[in-house]
Amino acid sequence: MSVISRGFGARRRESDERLPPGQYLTGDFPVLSAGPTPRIPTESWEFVVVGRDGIRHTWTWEELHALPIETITTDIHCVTRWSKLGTQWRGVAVERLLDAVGDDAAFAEVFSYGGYTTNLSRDDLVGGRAWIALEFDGEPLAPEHGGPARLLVPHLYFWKSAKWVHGLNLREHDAPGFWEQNGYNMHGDPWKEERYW
Ligand SMILES: Nc1nc2c(c(=O)[nH]1)N[C@H]1C(S)=C(S)[C@@H](COP(=O)(O)O)O[C@H]1N2
Ligand SMILES: [Mo]
Repeated sequence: MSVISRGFGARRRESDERLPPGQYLTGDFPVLSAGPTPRIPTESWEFVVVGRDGIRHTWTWEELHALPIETITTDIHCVTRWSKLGTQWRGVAVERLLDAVGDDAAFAEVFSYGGYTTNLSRDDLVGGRAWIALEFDGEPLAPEHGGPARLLVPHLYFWKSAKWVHGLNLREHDAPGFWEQNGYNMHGDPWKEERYW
């Protein structure tokens, strides 16, 4: 009995430490979408990075899969206060695409199929902190969770992880995206509770 309760307590403490302030744990995976789920066949899907010079760099589904695909195990935190621990993804590091483009712009506007946008700084997109996720839990990413591909930026609130991601517009200056124009924080660090303005 005491062994079991000690083990339980330790696990509880560990998950408490991984839970940012004001968040609660959930076991399931809620779907949060501001509009309908777009269906993008992988044959016509592309990822686009538009440099500050206006030049478009594109990757087809096949070209993206020719890049190294990393396995990511991470906690995720939604601004509506649910957090999910130890989620498993596979994806391509955004940094690889930025390196290929060779534009070190300080900011990016992320845009999605369907019209969603969000803003991120270059610092939040590099250093092993942002991916184009292609799989969740060993399966191709489901359409309602952003399939065929979504952004995964787990160190920020999950609204920054744009579903149905289409590309990045590289920018000199930061500018608010969809939720940021509607009162969400420009940065969104869950450990600092950067929820709203
Ligand atoms: N394109 C797009 N991406 C989006 C959203 C959205 O409405 N549209 N919602 C964001 C929000 S607020 C959250 S919490 C997560 C939810 O991802 P999920 O539905 O896979 O849980 O997606 C983010 N990415
Ligand atoms: Mo969210």
